[in-house]
Amino acid sequence: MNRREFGAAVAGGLLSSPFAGSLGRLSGVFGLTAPRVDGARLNRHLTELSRFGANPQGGVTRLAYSDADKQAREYVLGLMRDAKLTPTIDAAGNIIASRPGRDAGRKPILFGSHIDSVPEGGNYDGNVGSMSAIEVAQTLAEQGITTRHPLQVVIWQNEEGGLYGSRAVSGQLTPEELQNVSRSGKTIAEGITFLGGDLQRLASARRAKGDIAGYLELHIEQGGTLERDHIDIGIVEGIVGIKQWEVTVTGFANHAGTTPMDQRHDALLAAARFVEAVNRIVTSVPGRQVGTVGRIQALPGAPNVIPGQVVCTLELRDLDAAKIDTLYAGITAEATRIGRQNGTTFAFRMLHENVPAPSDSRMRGLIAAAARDLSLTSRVMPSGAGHDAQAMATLAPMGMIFVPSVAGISHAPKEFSKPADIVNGANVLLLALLRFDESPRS
Ligand code: HGY
Ligand code: MN
Ligand code: MN
Repeated sequence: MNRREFGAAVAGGLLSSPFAGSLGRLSGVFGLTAPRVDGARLNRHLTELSRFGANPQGGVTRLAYSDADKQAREYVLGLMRDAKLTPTIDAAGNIIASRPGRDAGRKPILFGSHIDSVPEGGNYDGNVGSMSAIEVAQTLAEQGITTRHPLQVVIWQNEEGGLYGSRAVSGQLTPEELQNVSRSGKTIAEGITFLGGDLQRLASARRAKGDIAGYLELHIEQGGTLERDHIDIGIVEGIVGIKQWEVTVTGFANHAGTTPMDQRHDALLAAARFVEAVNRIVTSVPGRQVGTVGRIQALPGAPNVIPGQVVCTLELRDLDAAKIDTLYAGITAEATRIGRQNGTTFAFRMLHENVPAPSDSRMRGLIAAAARDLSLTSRVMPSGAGHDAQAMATLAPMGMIFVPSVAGISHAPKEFSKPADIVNGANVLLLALLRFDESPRS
């Protein structure tokens, strides 16, 4: 946060004003002032974290299981200890930092996010929620607040590759997926070991329904609607389902000079038609569904050789899992037709699935109340991005808080959220957590 924004936030009552909200249960506990995070420290930690994997474009490339990922995790462990948390690494490689509650018999409330990034990503996706969760814990420690429930700040491993850490905890990770190769070049199994997890004890990371009292995650919106409509806080109503496949197109590699055009089995030509077909099929029905071919490689990859094989990806997203399946059926049928045109074949191998997840209505209400307490505007909205919260939603009441993304840019170096908006989000996280902790049904 620069001086001007920090000053404006204070003047606007966001950082240190008396608790002027609904004077509900929280005011009974905290008198006339509810706690606030240290916004300057939070934004300083975000800046410090952005050094790990910094790229020349101004963002980060902090692929899961890379050296930058590991070094950033060491930095996070230090912050956690400063916040009087007790961090451990679970068997799946997630960082779990605990803080006792007044009632040790209660199930823990989990909150956190991830710090791995996509290739050439930004400094805010995952990092905002991760640094804010630690900041919330530090604020509680400094203010001498002990919650009823034990707390656990979680930094999930390999969110970007497909929620690998959180799905290991929710029991959705299959043994076959451990052999998937991540963008770092390591398999998931190698990556878990690299981060300090323990494949032999992987099952010990699992939690069952009822093991967790609730889950909260703060994140940047990654789209542009909050900024466009001047809304401070997004309250996530549901997170899209995501399925990803590796698609292999097999043709026949041959001489690019001597093979006539009508005798080619060009895998890249078929793949190009496939990319167009994905776009056409996904846009042929109404709705918010999206489909993407995000990676493609032609083999053997020489200017004078007709590509004999192409390996690409297919990703489909929607809030409705059945719609994803219908689109997929249409796309595979079209791929077969495309292959027939030039004697190529298509094979699909599913990489992973994130199931669509609605948030908990009570959590939505608590987040809305926390925003009101802070005199912030809020809106209920869907999430088109995937989040670890969707794995946690299968185990416990889940709530997600969004803060605006400038120009809606994400998964790119120009991703940016304003420091004052981040501080708002962290304070909403803090107050929603305290409200949930106190709520009689939690
Ligand atoms: O891909 C996603 O939606 C998320 O940012 N991992
Ligand atoms: Mn994220
Ligand atoms: Mn992301």
